[in-house]
Amino acid sequence: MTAAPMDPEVLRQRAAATLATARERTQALTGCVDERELTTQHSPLMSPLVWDLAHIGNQEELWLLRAAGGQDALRPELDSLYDAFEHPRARRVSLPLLPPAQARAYLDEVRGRALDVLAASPLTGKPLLASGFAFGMIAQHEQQHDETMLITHQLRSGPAVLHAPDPPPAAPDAAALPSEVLVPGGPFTMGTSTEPWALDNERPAHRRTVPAFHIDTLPVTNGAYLRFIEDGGYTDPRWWHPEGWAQVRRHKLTAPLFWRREGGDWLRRRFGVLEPVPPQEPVLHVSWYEATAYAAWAGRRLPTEAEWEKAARYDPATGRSRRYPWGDADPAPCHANLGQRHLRPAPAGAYPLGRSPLGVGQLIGDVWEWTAGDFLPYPGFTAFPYREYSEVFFGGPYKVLRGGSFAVDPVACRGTFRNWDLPIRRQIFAGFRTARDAEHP
Ligand code: AVJ
Ligand code: FE
Repeated sequence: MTAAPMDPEVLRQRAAATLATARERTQALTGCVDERELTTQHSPLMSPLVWDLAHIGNQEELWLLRAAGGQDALRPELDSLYDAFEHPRARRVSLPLLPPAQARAYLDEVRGRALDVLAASPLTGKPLLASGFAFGMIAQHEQQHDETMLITHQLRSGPAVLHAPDPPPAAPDAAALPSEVLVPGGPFTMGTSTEPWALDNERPAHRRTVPAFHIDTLPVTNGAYLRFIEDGGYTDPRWWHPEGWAQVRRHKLTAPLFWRREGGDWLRRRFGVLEPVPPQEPVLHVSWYEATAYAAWAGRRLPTEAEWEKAARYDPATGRSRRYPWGDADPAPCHANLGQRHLRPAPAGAYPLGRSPLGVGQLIGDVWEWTAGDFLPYPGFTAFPYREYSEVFFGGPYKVLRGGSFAVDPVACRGTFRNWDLPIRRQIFAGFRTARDAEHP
């Protein structure tokens, strides 16, 4: 979605196409396993897939039928079953959930009515409808749960059921790129007030002053992370936050999640396939604590959220902040590894057309990137349209992730997009890059 105001008919077509893309992915993720696998708990960290499925429909009913369409509740008895705050993930499997066929019928029914609401809406006026916001929000919500379901797929055991071609290789210039880029100090515009489908926590646009810093040109790779492991990184408390060190000891961590050592070789399990750890690929499935420990070992630190966004959006030629590192155009396959087109990050140095004006690469797509900071509101934040999307998480134990992974759809990814999770989490598609202060002149 571009920031320019659009003809309502064009907006309606975009909203419908975006909802359809999300639904195809939902169907693919839930159609490739049998009924038993849809209803089992694959990990205490995750809901059974059939919970995510009906929750997607219930959110769509709440926001597109009831709130946007002004309709009476279709299935009010489902609201509490599929309320994420009422039931922790580990307990959802024991709820009287809709069986898969009924969940699918519910989603179809809601979608049919939602498209009627879309056809009848002027897409102007009320903030919920202006520029089709509610439809964009619900498409993003479905895509976020599709990423959650992809995490469940990664955690399930048994043979592979998902397949995708490999991403493109590193560009020919990759080996010659400088290891870090200097981002000049001074103010830049962080967040957005113009991106029509940006969520509440990305708003409003505001000026931030960031002192000069250096940031890694590319995300930290498995090969670099292996040097940390082999240098005894997991046995030296010097590098670790006390809670991170406690997690290492308690769970006897020695490497990223899904890695195992066989003989002298490191292998990893990826969507049901055991394979050698590829050294050129950005490291994946590390916690904020592991990222922080690596950075300390390397004599560096994680970038702050403002530093990450400045590296991704700031154009020194104009002083403007772009929508994406490559400019204002919506993501295309040549820019970034998004949308689950591939089931892994691309090697460091891929996507030369996606680099920022300062030459920072792979900020968008491949791996979510842990940043240093806590999840907090921007100055002037107002919760919209519901406090439970962002506001109730502000000031909690959450760390911010930026940039999106290979599992994020373009509709849910922007230079301003903010994700958050607990610093112990490793099952998410998260990696990182490092930074350091610039020398004072
Ligand atoms: C923004 C990814 C942290 O999955 O918990 C989904 C998104 N909010 N349903 C999550 C979300 C409500 C959220 N994250
Ligand atoms: Fe949700």
